[in-house]
Amino acid sequence: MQIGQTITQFIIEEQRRTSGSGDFTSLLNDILVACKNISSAVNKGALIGVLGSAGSENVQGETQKKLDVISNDMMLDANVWGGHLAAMASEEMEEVYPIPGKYPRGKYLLVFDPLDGSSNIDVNISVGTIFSILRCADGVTNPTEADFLQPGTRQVCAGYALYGPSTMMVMTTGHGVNAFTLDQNVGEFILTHQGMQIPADTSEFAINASNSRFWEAPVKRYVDECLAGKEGPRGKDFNMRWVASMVAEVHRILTRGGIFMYPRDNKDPSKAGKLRLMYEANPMSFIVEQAGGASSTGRERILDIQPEELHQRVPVILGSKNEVQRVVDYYQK
Ligand code: P6P
Repeated sequence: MQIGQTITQFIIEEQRRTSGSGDFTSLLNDILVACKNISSAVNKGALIGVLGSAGSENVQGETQKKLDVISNDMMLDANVWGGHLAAMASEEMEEVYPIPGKYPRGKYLLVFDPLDGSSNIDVNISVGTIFSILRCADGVTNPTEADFLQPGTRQVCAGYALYGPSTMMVMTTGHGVNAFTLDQNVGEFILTHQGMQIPADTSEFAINASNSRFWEAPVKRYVDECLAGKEGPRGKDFNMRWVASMVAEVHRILTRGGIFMYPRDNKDPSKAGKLRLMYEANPMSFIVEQAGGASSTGRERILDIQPEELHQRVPVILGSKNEVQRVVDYYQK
């Protein structure tokens, strides 16, 4: 009985089409192993004592969950030895992680959020891993932070694993967006959603409404018009969602449309937003654009931003392209 096309078969066939290197296919495989391990740890949760706080803080000053640290270690352990990477960077590590001298170095850079939405982990709500693959500049043998600071348009691949009712891997290499569901019995990701497309229009928005008093006027106007419903300027009712797990929100939008907003707000004027450019906004923007959606700060296309530091934050407005455009238009007025 055919188990369906595995992600490895899909990637190798894509590699043939795009005359890609086996190097990239092997790197992706290492990332998949890490995500399977993280899925297993997340699924066991309290059974293996991995819930709760690690008693430490990450570079963002956020309390780390045990699974934040475990997931980060799993990503490092699965990717450090393969010889495909020159260095890695993570939300959970202040500095860049160069591949140690005992292993060969390769031509790619991997940057990731090992467990996004981890504030949900103790209450058993979906979380995920987000990753972005960049090329390491030729001749750079000892990459520094500066070598990671490439605009999102330079990403070779972006993807996320969603640890939900199913564990899924969603990714793009610039030729559309495809999703694979983990068959836990076989241990393989199977192609289940080919060529995902985000509807251009939507009646569903996602934002943390508790921040509304801090929002900029264009966001306030957009949300107020959604809340006004049929009787308001939009002439239709809207639905609202907020999972507090970007991976879950983006997956819902990929599946049925919607708009996700974590805008700049004046709760902390020193912060340009909450989400991080390199390992949340950029990979998700690549995926969303490849699925026919749009992704903006409100003032500029996220993928065009020239990063200035590894952990920099940006406002994020992404999803159904006509709704994102409406918010961008409000910023321009
Ligand atoms: P808030 C998770 O911590 C995260 O980085 C995203 O996954 C999520 O969309 C957002 O922050 C949730 O933020 O302020 O609603 O807890």
